[in-house]
Amino acid sequence: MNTNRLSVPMQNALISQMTKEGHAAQIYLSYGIWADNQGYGGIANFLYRHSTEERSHMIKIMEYILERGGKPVVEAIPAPPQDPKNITECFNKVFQHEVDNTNAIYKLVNLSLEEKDWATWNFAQWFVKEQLEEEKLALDLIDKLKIAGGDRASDESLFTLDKTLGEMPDEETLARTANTENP
Ligand code: OFO
Repeated sequence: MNTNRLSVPMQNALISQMTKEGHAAQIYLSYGIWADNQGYGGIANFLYRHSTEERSHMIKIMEYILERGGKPVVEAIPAPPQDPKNITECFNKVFQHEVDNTNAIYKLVNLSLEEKDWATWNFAQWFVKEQLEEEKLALDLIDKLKIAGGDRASDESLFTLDKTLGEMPDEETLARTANTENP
């Protein structure tokens, strides 16, 4: 008896989204390392925490596939893009990656609608809301940097921005709090 409640195309689309979230985690990790190397410890901390958040999105989808009787697959994750040239480019790229991921989520929603798979449609709504928040967060980063002076920001305003981002609350604390119950 087939107990998989996901169609083959839907399961494949969810697996692709797992990979996309894993890719986003690698991108944030790699940008975090870049920021750390530039001396921006606060921005790096923010990006590292966000990387953990993206990984938790991957796990969320993995758990959903299992819950529906499906079989998640851990695929190869593409390498992150090249390091940004400066903080402006870093934040602009963060925004672009988020918009790109939003579009991938919308494709998932469209497929669930086409298939009348209301369970997956409902599941995907969490991600629609999450992407709304993440795009807003990325836009906030761009705005904060603009206020600090953009590419011509003084060392002092960059120091303040770095400190602010390092202390900014978000959904993830630190990677070391992750365990099997809370991956
Ligand atoms: Fe997974 O939330 Fe951003 O991309």
